[in-house]
Amino acid sequence: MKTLKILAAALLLTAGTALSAQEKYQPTPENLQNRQDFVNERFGIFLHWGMYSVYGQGEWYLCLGDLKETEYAKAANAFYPHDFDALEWVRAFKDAGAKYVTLTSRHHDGFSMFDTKTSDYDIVDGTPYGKDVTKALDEACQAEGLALHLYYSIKDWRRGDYPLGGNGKNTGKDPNEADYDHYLEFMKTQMTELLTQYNTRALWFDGMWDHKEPGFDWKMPEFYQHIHSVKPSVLIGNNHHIMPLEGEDFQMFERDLPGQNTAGYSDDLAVSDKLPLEMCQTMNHNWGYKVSDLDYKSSSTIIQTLAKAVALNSNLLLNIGPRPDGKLPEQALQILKEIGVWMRANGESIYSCGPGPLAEQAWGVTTAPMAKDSKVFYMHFFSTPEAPVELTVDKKAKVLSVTNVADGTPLTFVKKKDKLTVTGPEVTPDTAHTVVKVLFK
Ligand code: FHN
Repeated sequence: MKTLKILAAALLLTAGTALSAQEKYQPTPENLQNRQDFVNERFGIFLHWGMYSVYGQGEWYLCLGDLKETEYAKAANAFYPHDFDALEWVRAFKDAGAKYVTLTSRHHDGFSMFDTKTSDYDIVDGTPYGKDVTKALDEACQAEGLALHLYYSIKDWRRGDYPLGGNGKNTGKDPNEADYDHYLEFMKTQMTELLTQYNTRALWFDGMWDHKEPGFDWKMPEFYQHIHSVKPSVLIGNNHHIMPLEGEDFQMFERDLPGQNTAGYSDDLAVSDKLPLEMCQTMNHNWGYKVSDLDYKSSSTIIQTLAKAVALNSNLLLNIGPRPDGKLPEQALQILKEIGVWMRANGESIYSCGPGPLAEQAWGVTTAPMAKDSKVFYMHFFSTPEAPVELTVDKKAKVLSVTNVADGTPLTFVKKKDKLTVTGPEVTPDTAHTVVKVLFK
């Protein structure tokens, strides 16, 4: 199994490096600036929203419910998110401290959440709602200063020209209609739409893992070249669960911190030391709205994940599955509020920060500003340390203060030569964690 996976990854990588044989990808200065802004922001909101929300069974319902795509598609006529208020959503994200939003513009069910000329199977032409939610979200993001990223599935359970892959074999597609070149042209047209109709800063691809068989060629160099020729500054990321391909601008990790593989998507996945990193995680157990899934993580767990991500040089993309009526689930809104309280007090330990002086400890993690001349680092205490924490620092450095970031309370410390010993705070379990700031002269 593992050998097969490695073989498949090697094949995909070969497809990716084909570009370097002809022309190596050179990001433009605007693209590099977008990468830097993205890294500094550290926290984004992922939205899995599509017509699948009507069924309330998660975004895989067409496949897992064993439905025929023609029957499934009829729910588009019932998709009427009358309570959708883009500004209200974006303000809730902004209040939580998020700096960008990643919306599923099209998931594996092939339904476009934007105005596309390629078919009527979209929010504008295929639903009684008839309005472009991507446009509304884009405008709200512009108004509130958040960046817009768009998720896009390159696999499709519905279109005949997309060759049947690892799943979605029972949706009623005729395998004889498969024509990948035709499908690729369709995707390129949609890319041009996504890049010219909206202020898209990044594209977040998914589904490439659907075809791992030898000989299948996704033609990603051609696809990426098209995208960067339309908008060179746009960031490309691909959730293919393998190492980044030529032409990609950031690396992503699904449901795991970079370098870990608890969820099983990051087998053999090394962490890039060149590209920005982003991990994505759900608030409950599902990406798309699932009516029965009320098992949400606590805000303190999510905030810890954010701190752990930053300590590993990564962003956190936190998912919400909006409801079909256009509302965000109240549990999600409550979590956003709680994250916002913590971020307002402790955000300086997250934004523009990266790994601190110590790797993860039993009590927590450390972060530090990425700016070279920084005189600060942060200790994130998830629990009360069993003993004073000892760190190795510059023996000539003078420590000015060690304080609780949220309320300024000083903590006891001793600095002797190159050893700094900090007596950690008392941390109440299951509450948002305490951040301690160490300030040097
Ligand atoms: O199949 C999708 C899934 O529905 C969801 O979009 C996640 C998000 O990372 N990605 C795929 C699974 O790898």
